[in-house]
Amino acid sequence: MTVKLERRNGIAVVTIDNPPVNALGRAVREKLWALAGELDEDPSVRAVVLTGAGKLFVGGADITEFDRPVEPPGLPELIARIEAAAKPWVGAIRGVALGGGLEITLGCCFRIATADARFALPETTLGIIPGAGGTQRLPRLIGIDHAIGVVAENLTLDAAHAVELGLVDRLVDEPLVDAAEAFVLEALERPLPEPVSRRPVAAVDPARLQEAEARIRRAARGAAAPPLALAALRFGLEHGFASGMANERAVFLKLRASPEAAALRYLFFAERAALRPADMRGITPFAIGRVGVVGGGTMGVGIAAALRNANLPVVLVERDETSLARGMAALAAVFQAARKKGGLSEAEAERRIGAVTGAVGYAALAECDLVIEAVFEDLSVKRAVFAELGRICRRDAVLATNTSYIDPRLIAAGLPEPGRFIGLHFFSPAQVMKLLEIVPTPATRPEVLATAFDLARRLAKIPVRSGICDGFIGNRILRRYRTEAEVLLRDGVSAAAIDAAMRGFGFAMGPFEMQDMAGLDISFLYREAARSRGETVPETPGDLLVRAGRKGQKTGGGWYDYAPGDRTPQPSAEAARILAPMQAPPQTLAPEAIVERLLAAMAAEGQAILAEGIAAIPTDIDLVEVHGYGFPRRRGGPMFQASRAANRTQDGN
Ligand code: T1G
Ligand code: NAD
Repeated sequence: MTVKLERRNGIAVVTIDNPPVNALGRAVREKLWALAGELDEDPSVRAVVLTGAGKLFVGGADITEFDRPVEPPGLPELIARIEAAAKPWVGAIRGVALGGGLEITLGCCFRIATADARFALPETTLGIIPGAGGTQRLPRLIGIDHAIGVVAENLTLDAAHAVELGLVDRLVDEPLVDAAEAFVLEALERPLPEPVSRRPVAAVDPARLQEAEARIRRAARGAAAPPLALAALRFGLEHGFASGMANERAVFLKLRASPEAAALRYLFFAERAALRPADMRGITPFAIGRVGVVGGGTMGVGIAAALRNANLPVVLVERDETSLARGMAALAAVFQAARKKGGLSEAEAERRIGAVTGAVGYAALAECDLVIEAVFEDLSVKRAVFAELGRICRRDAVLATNTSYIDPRLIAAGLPEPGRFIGLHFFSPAQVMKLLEIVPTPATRPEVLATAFDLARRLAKIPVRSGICDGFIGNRILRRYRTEAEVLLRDGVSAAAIDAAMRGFGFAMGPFEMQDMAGLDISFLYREAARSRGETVPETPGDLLVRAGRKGQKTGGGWYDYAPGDRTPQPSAEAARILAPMQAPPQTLAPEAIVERLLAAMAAEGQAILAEGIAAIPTDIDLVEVHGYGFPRRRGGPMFQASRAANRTQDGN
């Protein structure tokens, strides 16, 4: 079933029924095309109501079709056919109308919606632009300023705002089809409105358009689609609807075939697959109602905030009153900051912090369904904590560690019911970063693993299962990336050139700038600890800098110098002097060659991680890099890039 037809009182009700999101795939388009003709010919039909089955209207064009040539009828032609129909069509929307789902409503005479309806053109998040008239009809319906926000800045309009802007003619209550029928019968008593494509559009203020272009280019950070979406809207304003449609379609089809769009589609599907791993199907997760967090430091506060953002009550435990007060204050500050940024009302910020119980000692954890430990990265401290948890927590409570580097099996040793123990590696700031590395031990029960994935879903995180190795997936690849960058540095390539190349590829910061921000001493102490265990760890350029007191921004200098109060990296003669003994004579390497070297190193480490079974599939590695380490989303990830490079080599180009 793709499209249902029901006739009632001279009104044809056309329902798109194409689970899971009523995407406008070829079969749906063919059916709608045929119906548009039939219903126009049917003398018993006075009007048509178009709606979606289930909880939403239409989630867009069918993204799974994008790797193939467009199959007729194309969406623009279908929407033009609806717009030109002799019988008026009324879009009846509940839930989301996204992308082509919004565009098809613009071909209708009217649009009515329930209060939960939301409208957006998220195409630019997929590396494309609206390709079925969105950039051309929307400005004619809601004005240029708001159309720019929807078309090029992924602005979502809720139902009330859509009515205010004239996108929706009337808010209605369920049953939606009854309301639509009543609306139509009333509307038929009046002259029909002009088709949207023929409506005038207000003159554009060039200064506002230029300001929008600058804003959108800045926000795009090198992504092609957002500026091109605005350009397509502008082209239509300057050349008229028909030319605007032709230009929009040409730009859409070009972007649809682009590597960026392929990368973004790849991640779109990978993120959804990550939440529903095949081997978790049929395993019921434990119910998680109340969560304990042990340790109210950097991570504990972030994890508690992420839990509260998902409306989970939290017990935050610290070792003493001073530390607890500090943690609770830091947690309140997180919500106050969100309030100041406009993300939360005062009442909501208070409500979120209000459901956090602070405690010193572990008794308060006795009724928690899940306890997440985030204390010092020290095995003896962690073991002492879990000894207490094993004594106090319910036998069926899930116990998790947030450790970055310690083998979770060592932490869990001696726990009663080790099957309930698991690693949950959050990333800082935990209330923001979407990546959650899930690290089961061989003893971890399947239901506990399923509970971890269910928790990730509730926290709106991207879960990636990792085997146990030094640094799990992400930190292990980070170390390889940094090591390769230092190899280039030793070969005489400057840190500034390396950082600039990686920023040009789309990273917010290059590897050396990032270390200066995070602090060179973190990895230095890690290497020193390995050396003190008798491991052979060669001296690195970073070691020379730390030994000279250059730990990064926090000491006014690391790889770069920093003026007081200024985070802008400046070339450092002092760093050059310190590093000289380790560097070959200066050499220049093209940015593409630098990027290629560093991506190859990441991909090689990813291959090793796959070969060792630490990660199950390459897409998991890309999700780690994109959601945990700032790998530019429009590039897909190191494994995606490597597969494209391999295909290019195969194709000889
Ligand atoms: N096409 C194909 N499959 C889709 C899809 C789509 N548009 N949207 C979702 N799916 C699949 C998804 O992969 C998953 O599959 C299942 O549906 C449930 O998704 C011409 C060209 C609609 C808000 O960008 O934002 O229109 O994993 O887990 O949380 O100009 O899906 O079950 O096998 O996300 O309830 C523009 C993308 C397309 C919207 C529902 N539209 N989708 O969220 O379910 S381009 C979008 C979403 C376009 C026009 C252009 C969300 C949702 P599986 P889910 P959800
Ligand atoms: P932190 O030093 O900021 O906080 C640790 C907190 O634990 C402190 O507030 C301390 O008072 C508290 N604590 C210590 N012993 C305790 C005990 N017995 N009972 C209760 N509280 C106790 O450390 P952090 O950066 O939040 O890291 C915590 C854990 O998270 C570490 O295992 C770390 O490896 C891991 N981690 C850190 C990051 C990061 O970027 N900082 C990222 C991922 C994971």
